[in-house]
Amino acid sequence: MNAVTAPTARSTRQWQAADAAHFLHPFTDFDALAKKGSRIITRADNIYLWDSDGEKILDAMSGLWCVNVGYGQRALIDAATRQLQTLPFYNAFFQTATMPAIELAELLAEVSPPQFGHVFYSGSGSEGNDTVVRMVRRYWELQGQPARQVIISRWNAYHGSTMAGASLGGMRFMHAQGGLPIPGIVHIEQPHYWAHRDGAAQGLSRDEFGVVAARWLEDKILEVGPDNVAAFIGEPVQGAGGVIVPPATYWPEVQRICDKYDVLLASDEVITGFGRTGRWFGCETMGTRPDLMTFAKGVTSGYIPLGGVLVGDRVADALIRRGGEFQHGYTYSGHPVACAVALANIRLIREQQLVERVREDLGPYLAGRFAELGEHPLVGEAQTCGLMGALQLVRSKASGEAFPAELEVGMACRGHCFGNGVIMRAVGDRMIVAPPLVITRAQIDEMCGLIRRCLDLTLADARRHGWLA
Ligand code: PXG
Repeated sequence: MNAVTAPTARSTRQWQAADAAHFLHPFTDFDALAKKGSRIITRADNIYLWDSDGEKILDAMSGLWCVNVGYGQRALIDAATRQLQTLPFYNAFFQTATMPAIELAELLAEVSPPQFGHVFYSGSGSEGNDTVVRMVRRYWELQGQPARQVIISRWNAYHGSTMAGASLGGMRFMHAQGGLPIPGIVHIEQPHYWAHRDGAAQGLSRDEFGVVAARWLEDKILEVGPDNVAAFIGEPVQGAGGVIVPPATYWPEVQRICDKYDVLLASDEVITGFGRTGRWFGCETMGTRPDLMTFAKGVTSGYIPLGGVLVGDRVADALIRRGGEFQHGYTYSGHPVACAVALANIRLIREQQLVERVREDLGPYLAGRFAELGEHPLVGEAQTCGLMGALQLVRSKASGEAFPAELEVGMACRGHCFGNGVIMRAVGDRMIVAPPLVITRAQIDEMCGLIRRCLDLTLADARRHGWLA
């Protein structure tokens, strides 16, 4: 690997000044960032990034949960180049199609669970979830039950940042800006054993709590009225919410409840799709049979934007046989270059048997290494699922007491990660990883070594400032 920074025409300071002057970043306090200056990432290879100062960084977040095959994969680059040269764009409206979009639809049907024979393409995960809202409501209109409009989701879920995506999501700080959620979307509590330890989970085993949490869905269906409920949507493992791995009993009970009340199940697989949990899709790890699956991110390993919804036979049959024209679509639905990259990406995942590697080797290995990190005095809970992992930082290991939020201990830890060559996400005081699926055991050791160093530095901060209980 060659650690040379790409030649740049300007100094880091100059790039930061231009950035601050013109670029409004997503989910960012603009003023605070302008004062501090962005870190400018210049190149990447395998699981490593380099910044404009030439620093090497281990990317334990796969970009933003998406670079499943790692950086620098020739097959994806060549597929994009070839398609750009042959046909850089054509749409799929007005009775036309392009070959990569058709081939990808075929391949997605092949790698997904058997009920999925069709796909509707979007440009991102957020748009995919907008499509879910449009599609489930259309489905119930076609069934002659137009009152079934309400979609049930969960607090602390993340389903994107468009009006519908942010409404489906359960981030209260997002709802607080701009009058969300939109009508017809309601939320139940998340199946987060640790967060409910002093409440609903008190005195229960994880599995007992899983059933209790699933029954919150039944309570909500009965409150709204089963005849008004269109669908339930959830991430198999909540990602942006902090890698919340639900108890094994949760999803089977959710499936039973959806079946009982004839409520459609939408699995948001934007993070959990394409091998992340050790199966092609998270629903297979969790044991559900969804009617719809949103995907994005890992479908192209993030090399180019693409998203969509895999549509199960039940919904597809209604749309195709009785639907007439579905008044919905995006300019980039089935973008040929994005689809060509996705084809190369999925073929590579297959050839390198990355899904099997996560399930049989890397997932269990990460679980072992995270269990060791779980012994650290600052860590109250360590959880993994496939190649997703979370470490909950706590004020008291003995009692599990959390730090007061205003101390921002997670942010302090994230700062140490940035300074020590590893990128982790902090969700409150939960430190999370989701490394590329091409990571090796030796690189998992390297990652966990860096994480341990950052935990030690954060512990030293906590001692110095008197934050510990
Ligand atoms: N669903 C899920 C489950 C996601 O994780 C989306 C939908 C939206 O996808 P797009 O492509 O529209 O961004 C996501 C995206 C974070 C973070 O901080 C996570 C996401 C996006 C941005 C930040 O962990 N997930």
